[in-house]
Amino acid sequence: MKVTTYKKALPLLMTAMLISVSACSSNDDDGDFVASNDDSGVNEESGDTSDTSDTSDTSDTSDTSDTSDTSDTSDTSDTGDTGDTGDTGDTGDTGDTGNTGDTGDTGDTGDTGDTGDTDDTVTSFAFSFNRTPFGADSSARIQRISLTDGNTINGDYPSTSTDHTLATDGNNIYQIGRFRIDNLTQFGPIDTSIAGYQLSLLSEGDSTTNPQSLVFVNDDLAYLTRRATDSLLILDPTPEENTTESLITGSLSLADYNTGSGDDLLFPDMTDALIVDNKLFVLMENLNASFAPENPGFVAVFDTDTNLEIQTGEASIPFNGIQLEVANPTGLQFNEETGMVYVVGRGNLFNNAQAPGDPFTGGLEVIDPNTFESSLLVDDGDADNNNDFFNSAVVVNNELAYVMTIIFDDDFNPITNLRTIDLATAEISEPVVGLEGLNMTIMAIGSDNHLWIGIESDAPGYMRVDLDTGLVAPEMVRTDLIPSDVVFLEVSE
Ligand SMILES: [Ca+2]
Ligand SMILES: [Ca+2]
Repeated sequence: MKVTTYKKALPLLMTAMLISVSACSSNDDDGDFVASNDDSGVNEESGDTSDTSDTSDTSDTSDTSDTSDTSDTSDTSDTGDTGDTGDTGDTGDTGDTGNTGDTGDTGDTGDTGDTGDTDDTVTSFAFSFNRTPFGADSSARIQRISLTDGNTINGDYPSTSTDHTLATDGNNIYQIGRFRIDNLTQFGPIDTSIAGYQLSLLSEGDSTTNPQSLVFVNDDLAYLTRRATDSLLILDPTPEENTTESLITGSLSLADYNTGSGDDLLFPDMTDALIVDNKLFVLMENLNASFAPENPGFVAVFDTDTNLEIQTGEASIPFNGIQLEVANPTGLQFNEETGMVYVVGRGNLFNNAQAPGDPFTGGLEVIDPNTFESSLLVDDGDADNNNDFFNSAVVVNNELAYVMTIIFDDDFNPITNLRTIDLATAEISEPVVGLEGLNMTIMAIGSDNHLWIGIESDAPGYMRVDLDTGLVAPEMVRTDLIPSDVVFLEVSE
């Protein structure tokens, strides 16, 4: 199954690739190892055989001569040789055939074979988009963290403004300039000083289209969602020429999802996107004129072979897409193990009065990428009974998801917590021990099988949770600035 996503699920894929690579290498080791084990077993067995065949000592049968001791012959454990002629007595009788020795013990397990030769050294990196605290002179930059070298920062990319996100196609890093920035910058993973290109994403007459997410089908085909318009762009992320015209190869309309008209026209608020097989999933928040999540969100699905929207049958006409159960959706992700698409509904987390009623209209929703059927997997509760709003979530497997919950205090300061969700029972845990009280920004699964959680503080960085043990790693991965996005990439040199 070919999967590419812009940030959250790609780490999952990277993780799966990692596991697959290491599994291959350990299989190779086993092959070598089995051969040497067989050899050692045989040796061990014949040794023990001769030992036990000592018990078949037939010297007693040499009744006429001491020197006709045939115990030596039992070394062969088969027929005993004729004893030597005695010095003074008659020639001794031939000794009886010795008993067959017992089967020797199985040999010890051989040593693990050497790691097979590899032509390339693979280095695991996190590329973290880090920012200063918001303010008049705020700034940001990508910082490269080497997981291979103890999670240390070993590269800084050029400084820029804060409203950017990252994407990767597995080869390069893409820095997406959002509101009133409207450009795309490609960086290589090694040389931090030079951009592959930086191109405007604006067409003539556009002021801003507020680009959001970039997802890749292959080297020559990618899709870019845009919040401040009703079409998304088809890109050639490796353009023939270093021009916007060469970069932008087409567009897909989502105008069916607009509401209102004339001066009251509202765009559908597209944000995340995801590729599963040959399908493009586009998430739309569908906020009202007051930016309130008054209505559920939508997911539109396009066939990437034809660039036509798929009629999913999961919404009322005229919508071809999937009408979600949750409001204010975010965090579209695909899980390789479950084969399902997930989306987080944040509900009315800001208590926007323009979305009346119970604000807990979110949760974790699951979408079958083949049938497009969707259902609410985990409800976020209601005003009387909840574990705060769901801000983001990462599904690990069929049993486990992590959710970052959020609630605001009276001064509108966010209170965030990491919790686990038992997906069998939909039970949401108390805050994970070791992370209580931290101000969390983002989270993603790294190529080290840890959940990386961005922390905003005077000493910012990442806390990590081991996905095998559920334990929080004691040491923090320090960054100079506050993490606001991250992608993971393996580099062969
Ligand atoms: Ca190309
Ligand atoms: Ca609810």
